[in-house]
Amino acid sequence: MTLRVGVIGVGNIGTAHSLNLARYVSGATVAAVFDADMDRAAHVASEVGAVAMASYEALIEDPGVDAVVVSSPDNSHAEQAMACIAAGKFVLCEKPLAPDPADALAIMAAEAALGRRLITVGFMRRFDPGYVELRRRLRAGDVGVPLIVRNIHRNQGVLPTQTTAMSLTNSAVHEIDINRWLLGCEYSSVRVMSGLSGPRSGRDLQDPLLVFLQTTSGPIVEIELFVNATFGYEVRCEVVASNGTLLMGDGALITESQGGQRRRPVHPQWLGRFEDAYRLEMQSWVDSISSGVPAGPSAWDGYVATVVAGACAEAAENGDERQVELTHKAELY
Ligand code: ISE
Repeated sequence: MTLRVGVIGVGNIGTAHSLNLARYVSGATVAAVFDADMDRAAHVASEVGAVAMASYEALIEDPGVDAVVVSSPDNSHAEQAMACIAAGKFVLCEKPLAPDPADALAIMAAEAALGRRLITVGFMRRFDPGYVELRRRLRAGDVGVPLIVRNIHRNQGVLPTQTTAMSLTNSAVHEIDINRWLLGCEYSSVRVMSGLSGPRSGRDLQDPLLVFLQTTSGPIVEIELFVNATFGYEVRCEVVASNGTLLMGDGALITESQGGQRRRPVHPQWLGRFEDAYRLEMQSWVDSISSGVPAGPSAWDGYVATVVAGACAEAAENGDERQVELTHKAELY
């Protein structure tokens, strides 16, 4: 059976999801799209052979839509995910599940009341071949016990309206999720340091930031977050372990050394760097729905990432250490 998917929000990522579903993912079609910009919705709909809907509510209620991708602006995720749960439809919700932990709690409560999981959170790095290999090597144990994980997350640039809290809930949230997935643990406390900000930082943006996460099982996670790095997009992850280190580079396949110089290309943007991860994530989600239990990060994972990002935002503002306090983890997860 072909899964008929509705996509809410067709900006950069929603358009990429729609094209992936239409061109690369088997077992699914894009049946409907919605965007607050109706011209954009009409354009994407015509590209993928879908219908442009007049509202997100109409898309969710439509009997011709079996499952929904939520890729609208971050502040709309929770409301739209809740509407999908009310309609009993599976959702692939972009990160963050909700910028506010209270909304993430409400989503988990709605799933608990229903007695089953409908939400998958779009932490697509869990499908990136580099991170998958890093996790496999860590599990194999050949470098010993992880002690420190150093992460680099640099964006070419962001809008002038970006705030420090947005950098944490929208960008650092990826490292918050992927490191607990790599290490198989939770976080207990967080600290954030900032010094000089680059010239492109607006009044409410401290950039770059250094984030330190203490884990419950011991290793320290460090994240350098630089959202106005200008030269391109770069994500790296290095695990320092008791018997060696493992470094996941920025995804470039070839590093050229010539004429006394070493070079490799830098991706300009995140969509290109994580192209494979987005496709693999979507295929895994589509494949899993027929089983009734959606694959990938759950609402619990989305909730944890939101709580930790919120603690980081408070630590950045107050310059102190913040404890991570999580609610009880329900059976469902
Ligand atoms: C963006 O929203 C993403 O999800 C990218 O993966 C991330 O690296 C970037 O920092 C975010 O702004």
